Amino acid sequence: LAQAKPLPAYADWKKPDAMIVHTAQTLETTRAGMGSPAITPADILYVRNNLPAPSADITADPDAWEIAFEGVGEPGTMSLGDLKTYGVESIACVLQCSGNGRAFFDHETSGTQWSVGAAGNVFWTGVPLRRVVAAMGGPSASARFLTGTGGETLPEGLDPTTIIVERSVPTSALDVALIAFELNGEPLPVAHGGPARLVVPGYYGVNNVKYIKKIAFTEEESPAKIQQSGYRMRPVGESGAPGQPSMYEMSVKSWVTAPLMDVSSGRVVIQGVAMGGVSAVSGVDVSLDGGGSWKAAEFTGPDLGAYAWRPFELVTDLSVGTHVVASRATNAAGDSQPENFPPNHRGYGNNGWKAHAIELTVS
Ligand code: MSS
Repeated sequence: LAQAKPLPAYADWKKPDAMIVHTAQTLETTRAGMGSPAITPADILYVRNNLPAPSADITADPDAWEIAFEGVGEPGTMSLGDLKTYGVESIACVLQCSGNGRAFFDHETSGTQWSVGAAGNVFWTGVPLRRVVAAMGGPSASARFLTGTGGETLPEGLDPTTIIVERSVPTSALDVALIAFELNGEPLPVAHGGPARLVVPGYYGVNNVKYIKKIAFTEEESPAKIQQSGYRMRPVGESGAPGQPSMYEMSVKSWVTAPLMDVSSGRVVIQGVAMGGVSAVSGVDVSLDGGGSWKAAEFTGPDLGAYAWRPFELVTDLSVGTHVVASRATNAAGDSQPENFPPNHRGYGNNGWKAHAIELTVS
């Protein structure tokens, strides 16, 4: 039996039983360990670092952390302590990697083979970016993008644009973006971007730049590889390039998290989580016969806003045999999960209900 990899030091406070250590930079929550909580505890939240995580020292004095602002009326640098004087808000939202569900595609894909566990629903507390930017005279008139730069120290001798984590999102994200410094009410740990990270509710994980050290309003997208050719939706076999859709807004999605193991016949409670993407999740249907017929499930957790997920449940009776259990969510915009999400080169954005179904053996 292969020995499970140990948790990396910067994330050694995670619950080992609930985590799959793909690499030191990619930790996934197991489907069983995830369960269907309204809020995902930090100690089971997935981790994705494109670069090695910085040393935990950077979180020693959070209020002293400095963020530079460019492309605004009055550019300048502010400490997190100063930023907090503009006011603080909290929001619950799904954090999900662009590649979550990659393992379920039939075609071969490079990159971490995430199943459902590169996602969580968490509470962020932070400074609304719009307030800070308004105080600085607003974004420059020509700005089309809000560009966030990660604070990792880059190895010397390499062209920084090839490795730096710098992401541009449309300036419309300013309405909802937060400079977050707390995760579920605790100071943001380095594993999740402490002392401060950009949070863009409704947008895929990659846009939520950790160790945020610069926020710029720019006319063009960042020249960084992670922006120009990385995280682009494209057909299998095609290289990434600007012009292809960037992994921005998340889509409607759900998955069953219990039961996953063999159960006895009779009453069974099917549970899972459902998210709406950028429009609130409005309903979930569950199928016990692989999509032949569907029954409406019930939300069992609170409505924490449009960007949050909701736990759902269907109480049913199952007979002896094998049952293919699927869930299919719908959002307020009227979008539902497709049966299959189209194959794409990097295996991004999978929300197909069929691939996320589970097989339950009832005896
Ligand atoms: N940031 C930075 N700075 N760095 C890195 O690496 N990554 C990304 C984000 N941000 C990074 C950042 C990704 S890619 C993701 S998912 C996220 O983050 C995650 O988070 P967490 O906290 O979980 O770790 Mo895919 O789309």
